[in-house]
Order: sequence, then C-alpha cells, then structure tokens
Amino acid sequence: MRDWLLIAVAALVFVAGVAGCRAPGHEGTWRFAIEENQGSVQDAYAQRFKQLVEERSHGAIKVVVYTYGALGTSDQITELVHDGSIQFAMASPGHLGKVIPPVQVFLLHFLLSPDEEVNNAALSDPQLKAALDPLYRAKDFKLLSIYTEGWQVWTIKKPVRTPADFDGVKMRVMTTPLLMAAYRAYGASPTPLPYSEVYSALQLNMIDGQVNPLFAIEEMSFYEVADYMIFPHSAEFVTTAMTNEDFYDGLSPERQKLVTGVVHDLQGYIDGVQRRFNDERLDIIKKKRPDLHIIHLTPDQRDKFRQASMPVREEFVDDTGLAGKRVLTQLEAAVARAEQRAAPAGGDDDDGHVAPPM
Ligand code: 6CS
Repeated sequence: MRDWLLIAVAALVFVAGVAGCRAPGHEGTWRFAIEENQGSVQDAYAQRFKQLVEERSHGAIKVVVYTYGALGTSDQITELVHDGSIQFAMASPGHLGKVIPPVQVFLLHFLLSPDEEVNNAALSDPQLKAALDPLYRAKDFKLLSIYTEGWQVWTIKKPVRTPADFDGVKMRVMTTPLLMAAYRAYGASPTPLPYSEVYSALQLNMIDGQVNPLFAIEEMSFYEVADYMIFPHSAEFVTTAMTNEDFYDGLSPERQKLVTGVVHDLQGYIDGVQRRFNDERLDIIKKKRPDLHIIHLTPDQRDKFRQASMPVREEFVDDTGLAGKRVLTQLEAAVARAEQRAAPAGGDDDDGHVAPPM
C-alpha cells in the first residue's frame, strides 16, 4: 500500500510539475494533506493557509489541499511529508506519538486548563514550541503550529459517569500507546483504529464508543451509532501542523518568512473557527438525534476521572524519558503563564469558569 501510494504521489507531483513549468513566474506547488474531511477544522486551516500563501506570493506559489483519505491515513500522510513527496500536513499527537513519543503530552487528561482561552494562549506559547521544535527536527520535520480543535466528547452506547461505568466498554482511541493507557486507567478496553474505520466498527458493534470533538462527531456521523454523548471536559483535541525539514530549510528567507507569517496569522483565526464549528455542529446533532442522551459530568464525577488519570502521567514520563519530562514541564509552565495572564487582578481563578459547549 505504501509503495503504491508513493508511486501515485510521485506521478502526481511530476505531472503537476510539468504543467507548472508552462506558467511564467510559477515557483511551484505546495501540497498540504489534512487528517479530516472537507468542512472540518483542519480543512478551514489548510484552506486559509492556501489563500494566504497564494495571495502573499502573488500567485507564484500554488497550494493544493488533500482531504482525509485522498493520500491515506494519518500515518501515511506523515510518511509522505517525511519522504518529501508532499510538503505540509496536519499531524495529530494521537497518531504522531508513535513517531515522536513526547508529543503524547497533549493526550494527557486534566493537564490543560478548563478555560479554552487559557489553552489557546498556552498552545501558542513560544517556549513550548521551542521545546518541541528539536523533537520534530530529529525526525526530519519542522513544527509549524500547535492548536486545539475543541473539547473531547465521548459518544457511547451506554451511560458513563464514573470510571466504574467504563468496565467492559470498548473505546476506540487514536493509535498511540498513551491513549491506550489513558482509557485503561479509566477501566475501559481501549481499541486503536484509524479514523476511517470508526463508524463501521461502531455499526458492527466491534467497539462501544469513541472520543472526538463535536464537529468531528457530526461530520463523521458518529452520533448515529451512539445512545449517549458525554462531556467529560477532561482534554481538548490538540493537533499540530508541520512541514518537511529539508523543504523548509531549502526555502529562501523570504519564503520561510511567508510560511511563518501565515502560520502566525492562522493561530487566532483557527481558535475562533473551532469554537464556532463545535457550537454549530452540536445544534445539528441535537436536531438530527433528539433522542440522544447528553450527559455533562458533575465536578465530583470529573474528580474521579481526574484521580484515575494521574498514574498515566508517570507512565508518560517512564515511556518518553527526559525529553518527555521536559515537554511536560514546558506545557505545565505554559498553562500556568497563560492562567496568570488571564486571571483578573486579585480575582480567584476557579475550576470550570468557561464551560464546554452545551
Ligand atoms: O480520531 C481521529 O483519528 C481524528 N480526529 C480528529 C478530530 N482529527 C484527526 C484525527 O485523525
């Protein structure tokens, strides 16, 4: 499959290259693969990236966006960026963690703030990015951006309010080992699967539930194959945008500045997009499935999950060593800095003052 895919992409690049030679002033085509469908948060990011790069290069650079499946799964598009067959991709820690284990820090539960604004600021913290940058470079990638796609929500066939309720529940998780540990710690039976296989696995009762932000639950129709939608408010879905290291290093200083400028301008944009998409899609889900039971965990219930999640942090550090520990410390510090900046002078910063979408 991998060889076939590489040959197909190489052929595509060659044909596009030949066609591109005809246009005077055309510098080339940049290919950007995302892990989601058209209309998703990642698609909004990539489409805006395309628009800004094409505008700011005055048409000299053309950007082609490949939606999920066009070039394979998350793991396959990561390989294509690594090979240099494509230049840009989204790489979510839930899959990329197999290649760069410390990025699994973003999968730890109850680590980010309950306040979305704080998390947006923490994820764009330059010191955090600087800590991750060498880890991407060590694998021939260049990290461009870290951002959230919204709160993780469970869709399950039975109600889950405590870790005990997870007993025997087969939860689909993304494919990195830390997510297996996270849901094992809750008492569930985690099942790693690629995104594209989740719906049919739910339909065939091979799994009982899955976890994703609301916009993804709507666009992948996961709400059709569940009876309960549960808001644990324990983690946000964090993703990263990256490029091929050699490609980036080979760009002229102006073109590097174009990329970093566009990426910088996208940070605030995508935070607004994800909030809107998640709010809007919740309304759609409620309209399409009025019988779907919606549960918001109470603070006490969340606390039980928080306690159950704590040993997973030690597992993360054991598995990822010094590099993982360093990134964990940086992320905690970035959240603390963002919380400090957000806290009203003299005010108290209580848990949960910004609620997830209802
Ligand atoms: O669950 C997944 O595998 C996918 N979920 C989202 C929201 N984006 C990409 C990822 O692969």
